[in-house]
Amino acid sequence: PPVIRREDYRKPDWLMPDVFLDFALDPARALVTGRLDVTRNGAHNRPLRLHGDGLVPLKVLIDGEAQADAWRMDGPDLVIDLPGDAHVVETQVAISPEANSQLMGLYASGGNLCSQCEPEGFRRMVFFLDRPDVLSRYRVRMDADKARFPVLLSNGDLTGSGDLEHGRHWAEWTDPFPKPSYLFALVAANLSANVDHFTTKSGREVKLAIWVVESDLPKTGHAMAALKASMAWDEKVYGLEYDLGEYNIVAVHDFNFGAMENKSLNIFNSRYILADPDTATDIDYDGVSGVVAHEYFHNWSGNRVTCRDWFQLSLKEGFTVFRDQCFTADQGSAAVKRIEDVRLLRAAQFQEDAGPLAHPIRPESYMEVSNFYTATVYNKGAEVVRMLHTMLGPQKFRAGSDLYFARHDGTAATCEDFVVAMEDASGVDLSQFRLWYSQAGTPRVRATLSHEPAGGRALLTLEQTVPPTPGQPEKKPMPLPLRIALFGERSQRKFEEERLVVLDGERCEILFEGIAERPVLSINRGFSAPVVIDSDRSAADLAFLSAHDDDPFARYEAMQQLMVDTLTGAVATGQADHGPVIDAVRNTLTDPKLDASFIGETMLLPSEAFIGDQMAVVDPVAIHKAREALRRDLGQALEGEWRDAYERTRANRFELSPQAKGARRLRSIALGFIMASGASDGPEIALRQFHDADNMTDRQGAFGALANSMAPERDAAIAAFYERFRDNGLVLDKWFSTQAFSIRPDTLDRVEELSQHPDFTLANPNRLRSLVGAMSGNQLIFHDASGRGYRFLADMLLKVDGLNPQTAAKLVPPLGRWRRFDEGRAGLMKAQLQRLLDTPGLSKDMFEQVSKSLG
Ligand code: HT7
Ligand code: ZN
Repeated sequence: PPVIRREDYRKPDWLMPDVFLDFALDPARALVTGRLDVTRNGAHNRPLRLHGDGLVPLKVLIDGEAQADAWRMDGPDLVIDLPGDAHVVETQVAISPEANSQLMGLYASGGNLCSQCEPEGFRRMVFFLDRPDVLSRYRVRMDADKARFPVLLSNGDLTGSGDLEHGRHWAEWTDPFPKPSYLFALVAANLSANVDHFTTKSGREVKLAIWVVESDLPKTGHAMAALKASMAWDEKVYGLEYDLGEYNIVAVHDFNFGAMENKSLNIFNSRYILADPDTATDIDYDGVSGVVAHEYFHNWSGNRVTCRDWFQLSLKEGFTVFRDQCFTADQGSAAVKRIEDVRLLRAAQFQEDAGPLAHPIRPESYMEVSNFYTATVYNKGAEVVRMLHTMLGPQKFRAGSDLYFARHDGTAATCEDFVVAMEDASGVDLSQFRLWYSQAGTPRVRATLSHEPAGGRALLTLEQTVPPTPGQPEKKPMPLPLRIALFGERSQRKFEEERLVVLDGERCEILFEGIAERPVLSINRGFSAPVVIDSDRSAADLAFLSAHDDDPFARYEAMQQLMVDTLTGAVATGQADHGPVIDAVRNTLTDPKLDASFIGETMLLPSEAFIGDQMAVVDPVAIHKAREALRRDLGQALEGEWRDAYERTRANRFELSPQAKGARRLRSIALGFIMASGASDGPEIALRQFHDADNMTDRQGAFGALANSMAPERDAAIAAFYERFRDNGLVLDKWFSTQAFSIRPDTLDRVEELSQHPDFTLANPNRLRSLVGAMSGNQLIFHDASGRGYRFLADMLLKVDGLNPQTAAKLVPPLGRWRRFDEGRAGLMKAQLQRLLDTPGLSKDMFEQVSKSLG
C-alpha cells in the first residue's frame, strides 16, 4: 500500500462550499445522491477527484447533464474534467448498510442504521472530497420506512419532515456550520429519547436528547448529567458555549471505537452511555462521563476548529483528552484521576513508544490513518498540552487557547497553529518545545542528589536521554518541566516551596541552600512531564515519601517505585525482602487522614506488564510468581488490616458519591488480598459479596477475585453471572473478559472454549475485545511458552480481518513486542506475525501493523 507523507500535503484543488445529500434508506440497498457545488481552488487545470471506496456510480451529472466522456474511474475514485471554475456535480450510488461489516460508512446495528465517517468512512457512502480541510455547509434529506425507522436524524437543525406514500416518511436537516465530511452523521432508527435542556451562558436554549432502545432509557441519567456538567464546565473554564439549538446522542451496540463527535449528532458505543447500578461498575460510570465530556468538548476543539490533515490528529485529540481529564479532575478527586491517567499512559503509551510502532504525536507518514488513533496521539498528546499548561501557567494558557479559537474558528488548523497561538498569547518562546511534536520515544531522566551537610547545600544533577525509535536514531534534548521538592528526612518537612525546573539540555545542576538535614528528593510531582525517572532513592526514601510527601501523586509514585524495585529485584535474584513494602502499605492503609479511593489506588500492585517493561528480557512466569508472592505476603502480614478495611467499607445501599466509590474500590482490593492470603474463608466471603451485592462494582470485584481462584465457588459464580445477565450484551462482555483475564493455569483452554460459545461473535467489536483483547493483555496466559496464546490471537485476527480490518489491526500490537522476550517466545511471536503477513488478501490496516511489527 502507498505511504502517505506529511510533507506531501497540498491544499485541495477544489472546494465544495455547499452540498446536498439525499438518502433513500433501506438496510439492504440504500440509494445515495450527492449534489456538490464545487469551485476551483487557485489557478490550475487539474480535474476534480472525488474519493470513493467500493462505490460504483449509477449516475454522474455535470451541471445537470450526463457527460459520459468527462468522467472516469481511477481505482476507487471518480475523476471529472471540469472546464469552468464553478460547477454542480451530482452522483448517485447504491450501498448496502446491512452488508457493511467494517462499521465504517453507513451500517446497520441492532436493526437501526447509523454512520461512522471519521477518518475516511464518508467515501463509502458517496463520491466526495473526503478530506478534513474541505469544509461544506450540508443540507441532508432522507426517507425511510416509518414503522421501522421512526427517528431520522442528521447534523444541525431539522428543517422539514413529512409522510410519504407506501408507509415511508422523510426528514431534512440543515447544518449552518461548515464542516469536513468526517463530522457528518446520519441515523435512521427505532429509538426513544431521554430529553432535557440546557441554557447557555448567553441564554440559548438547547434541547438535549439521548437516543436508546426504550427499555434502556432508565440507564441514560448519568450520561445526561455528564453532558450538562460538561457544557457548564466548558463555559466556565474555557469560555466556550454550545452553538446550536439541539444536541443529540445516539447509542449503538456495534461500534469500532468509544464514540464519535459528529456535529450536534454524537454516535456512541452504548458502553459509554448506558449505566445503572445493577449493570455498570464505578469504572463504567467514569467511562460514561469521561467520554460524554470528551465528545462534547470536541464541539470546539475539533469541530469549530478542525484539523487540516490527519497528521494533525493530536491537535484535536490531545487537546480534547487534556480537556476531559481536567473536567473529570474538577468533578471528583484530582489526585486519583491523575494517578489513573498516568497508569493508562504507562500501560499503553510508554509501551507503544518503546516498540516497533513508536511514532511522534504528529506522525510523519502512514499507510492507513485508522492505525494512528493511538495512545501516543491521544494520551501523550494530552501530556504535551498539559506541559504547556504547566510551563505557561493557567492564565497564559487560557489566553493562548482563546487566541487559538478566535484565530482559527471555522477553519482546518495545524499543531503548529496551536503552538503559535500559545506562543503569541504568552510571549514564551516555544521553539524547542516543538520537538514534542516531532520526536517519538519516552525521555529518561537520571536524577542524582548529593548533600553537603556542613554547607547546608544539596546539589541535584539531572541528565536526560531520549531513546532511538524506528526512523529516528538520533534525538535532541527536549524541554522537560519537572516539579521538584526536597523533604527533610528527620523533620518530615518540605524545604522551601516546590520548584518548576525545565530541563532543556542534556544535563543541568540545581543548587538548594539551607538544607541542614539529609534531604529526600520528590521529583516529577504530579507527573509534570511524561518521562521515566531513574534515581538512586533507597527503599527507605521511597517509604518515607509514600508516607510524607504532600503531593498525592508523588506519594502514590513512591509506593509504586518501592513495589517495582522490590519485584524487579525478586525476579533478578530469586530473593525478596517484602518487609519495606509491607510496612509502607500498612502505613497508608491505616492512615486516617487518607480517603479510601486514594488508599485503594496506592495499594494496587504494579501490573505484570509494567514490571516487564522495566526488564531487559521479560520473563512472564518469574514476574507472575514474584508478584503473586508479594500479594500473598501482603495478604498474610496485613490480614487483620485488610479484614478491617473490608468491614469498614461495607455500605448499606448504593450511592455514587466519591466517598462511596472509594469505599467500594478499597473493599474489592481488600477482598483480593484476603483471598491472596490463602485464608480458608476467602472464597466464601467473595461468593457472599457476589450474591449480596446491590451494585455491579461489588459484584464484579467478587467475580474477578473468584475467577482467579481454584475454589468451587468460582464455577458457581460463573454460572450465576451468566444466568442473570445473559440478555445484557454489555454485562456479558464482562463475563467474557473476566474469565480471559484469569490467572488460572487452564485459562487458555477456557478462552478457546469461550470462542465457541453461542454468545461469542467476531462481528461485534466490544465482544471481540472482551475475549481476544483481554486474553492478549493477560501476560502470563498470552505468553504461555507453548505459543498457544500467540496462535489463538493470530487465528482470530485472520478471521476478523475479512470482516472488520480496523478493529483487527488494533489487536496486533501485543505480538509486536517480541523483541522484549526470550528467544523461544520471540520466535513464536514472529512466526505468527509472519503467518499473518503471508496471508493473501490481508487488509491495508493489518499489513501496516504486521509489517512494522516484524520490523
Ligand atoms: N474522533 C473519534 C474517532 C473515532 C474513530 C476513529 C477510527 C475509527 C472509528 C472511529 N470512531 C470514532 C473519537 C474521539 O476521539 O472522540
Ligand atoms: Zn476525540
